[in-house]
Amino acid sequence: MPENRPNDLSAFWMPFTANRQFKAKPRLLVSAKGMYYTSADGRQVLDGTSGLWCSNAGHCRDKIVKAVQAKIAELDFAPTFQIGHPDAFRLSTRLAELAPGSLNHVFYTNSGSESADTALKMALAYHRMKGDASRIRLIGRERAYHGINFGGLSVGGIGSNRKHFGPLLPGIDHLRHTHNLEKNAFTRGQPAWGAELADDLERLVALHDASTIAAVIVEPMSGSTGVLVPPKGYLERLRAICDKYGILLIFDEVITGFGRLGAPFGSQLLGVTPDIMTTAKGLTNAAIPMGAVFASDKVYDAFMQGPESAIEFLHGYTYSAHPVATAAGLAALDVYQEEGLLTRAAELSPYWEDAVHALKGLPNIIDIRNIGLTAGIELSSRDGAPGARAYDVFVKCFEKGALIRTTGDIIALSPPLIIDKPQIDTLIGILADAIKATA
Ligand code: PXG
Repeated sequence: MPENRPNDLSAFWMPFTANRQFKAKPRLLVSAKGMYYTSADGRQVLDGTSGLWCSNAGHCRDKIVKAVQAKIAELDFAPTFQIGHPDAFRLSTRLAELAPGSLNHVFYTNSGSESADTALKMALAYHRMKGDASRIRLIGRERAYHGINFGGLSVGGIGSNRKHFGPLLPGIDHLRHTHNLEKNAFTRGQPAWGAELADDLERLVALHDASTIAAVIVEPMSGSTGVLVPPKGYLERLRAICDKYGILLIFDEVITGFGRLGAPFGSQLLGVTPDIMTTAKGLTNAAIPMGAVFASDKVYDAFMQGPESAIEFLHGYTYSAHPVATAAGLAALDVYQEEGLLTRAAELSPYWEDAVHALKGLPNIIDIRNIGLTAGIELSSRDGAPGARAYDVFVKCFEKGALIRTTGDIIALSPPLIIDKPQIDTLIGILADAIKATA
């Protein structure tokens, strides 16, 4: 087979990529099946990251491929403003059944970033609908990632992502993050220390007054800043403080949704239910871009007031509930449910945990942490070159046949939920060799 390589790499301005470095030595993926990508030079690459935390059932799953092929030939597009199509309602019903508590109402977007901004707007509008128009503040957290649109970026907590883009939204504040190597290094599962960090919210209430605060948004487990597992009791305490002051709690489950932690949603594994929940990624197994924001009965009902002819929430995207995406979503749910994938991470987690923690003692590893089918392996940084060591490990892994993801000097693993034990051993073996070979 001839190599599938483009002649010119210059026109594609790649997202979150060191374009010049990449284009000098590109890595191209040309096909995928199950647990593996195929690279342009014909090698099989074991996927240790589910694409970007999104292909939870593995790649090119027949059922999803066929559903997408059939739908695009049958109904390529249909608007959902003041008109609808059946799959949009079918998918919503199935998602509501899967979701915890009374998160029974689903608003569609096209990405995690749009889901974050939708949730924040929903929270602001909710309070206004209730006559509480002074609640205009949004609270995020340091080291949070809620995508790159202005709302999500504003509540997000990654300085390097924010610094180029001006003052962002007004009326934002941040809780401290929960990552603490001195207290919690090499913890398996949820760390024992750190519940009291939720009391930061009390501090912000004292500062701003609860009557000005609309919502708090957190990832139940922060994925993209390196798998930061919530301390035991932390989310419970955050929930209690939100309830005490009438503040909405939003969970960003873009990564933790659809089985990643061992339950359909992270909130179910962690035992705390938010008022609003954002998702994307695994919703369609990433085959078609789609996001969904889940609203509780309380939130939805607050909007369903006033004249029936009035549009209750002046928000939406051309592609909200795009028919090809809803078809992909329905098929993805079929695959997840038929194969028990939404709870498989819980079954595999003890084996996975042992495998990743066996890396302890290899050069430069300063922490290993895990929950569900995720792991963060933190390396010490080279002097004056943060991120360089993990990047070298990433390149070596790719050359040896495994795709991992790095953020700074943290390696993040999140393989498809179909991974088997020998594949876990292969993934961790390649990673171990790469870490040993990296100075
Ligand atoms: N919220 C969370 C919690 C996310 O992890 C987004 C929102 C934004 O989703 P979109 O679909 O707009 O990208 C994300 C995305 C990484 C990585 O390497 C993580 C994400 C995206 C790309 C890379 O950790 N998370």
